[in-house]
Amino acid sequence: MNAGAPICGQPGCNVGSDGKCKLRHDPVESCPNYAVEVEDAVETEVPDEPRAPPPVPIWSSDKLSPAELSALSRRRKLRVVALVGEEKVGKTTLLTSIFEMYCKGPFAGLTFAGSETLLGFAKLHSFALLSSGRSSPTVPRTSRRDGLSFFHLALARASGGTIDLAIADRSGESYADARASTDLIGTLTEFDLADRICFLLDGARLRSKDDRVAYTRNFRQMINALNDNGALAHAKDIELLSTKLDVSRGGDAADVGYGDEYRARIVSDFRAKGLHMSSHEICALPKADRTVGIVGLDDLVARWTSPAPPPDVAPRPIADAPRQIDRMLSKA
Ligand SMILES: Nc1nc2c(ncn2[C@@H]2O[C@H](COP(=O)(O)OP(=O)(O)O)[C@@H](O)[C@H]2O)c(=O)[nH]1
Ligand SMILES: [Mg+2]
Repeated sequence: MNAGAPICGQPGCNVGSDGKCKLRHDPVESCPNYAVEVEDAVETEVPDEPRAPPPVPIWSSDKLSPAELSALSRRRKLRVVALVGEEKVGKTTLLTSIFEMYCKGPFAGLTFAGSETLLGFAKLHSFALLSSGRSSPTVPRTSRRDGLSFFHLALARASGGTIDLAIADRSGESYADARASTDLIGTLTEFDLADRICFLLDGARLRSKDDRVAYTRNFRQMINALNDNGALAHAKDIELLSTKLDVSRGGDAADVGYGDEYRARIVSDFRAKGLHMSSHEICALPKADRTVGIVGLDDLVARWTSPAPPPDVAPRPIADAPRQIDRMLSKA
């Protein structure tokens, strides 16, 4: 009902406000003019304002939060890769370089087929461009406050089929905190999601004689802490990715030998503990020596996108099996 409409048709009657009929009818309802206008008012429909359509949610295309990744994983079959390493090891540069390769064309036998995080990639990439005004390519700093986020890359094979990669990015400080305080390991949810975990080892720090002993001890401690607390149990593959090859291979033979020996020891020690670990060297941004070029990224993408091996359906041997056929299988 229109609140301002008179409830009496008699001009000058204030029955609506003072309750008294101007023609002195008592009760007021007995007045023939009473409520006439009210009914008219009800019948008079005030046309609605044209309603604005409800807002349409649009995909921001920035980095994905874990909840957004979970929503995407219900639409696409994702392969999740976690990049783990302390600050400044080169995690963000690696991501930017991979994206940059696909900006130029097909790479590692695959073609760019889309991304749900184009804006996120573009933000990283803008820092590396000449138009950014920076004297050398760089990337924005990942802060502890950013928490966990993911970049998405859909890559198409020439033979058909698309592979969806989701690459986890988190600040290096959070991994350093978790090494120091293992209670925090449970909060690093990327380890529950990742099929592949890449531990990034700073090749430049392996060259520094003052720094490398403490650095390599902390690096091993981080993998140990994660392994001992079950964080590496879910991943099928673990990579030791030594970054900044342009720096690490540029030193004298003793420094290069130190790095080679350290990587070999880490791989053999953790394989002995049951981890499926391999070691690789990369150069994502040859700042120190441009003649080195980009190294190892094509193999890295090929590993990350390699077809999953068929599931192992061979029967498991049974110890002390009562049936002869099962005993024969266990011998095999
Ligand atoms: N010389 C050289 N520098 C690199 C390479 N990759 C990264 N960097 C530099 O290492 C620094 C830290 O890299 P960033 O990606 O921000 O590390 P994050 O903190 O692990 O994300 C930056 O100044 C990069 O330019 C590389 O392959 N060679
Ligand atoms: Mg970073």
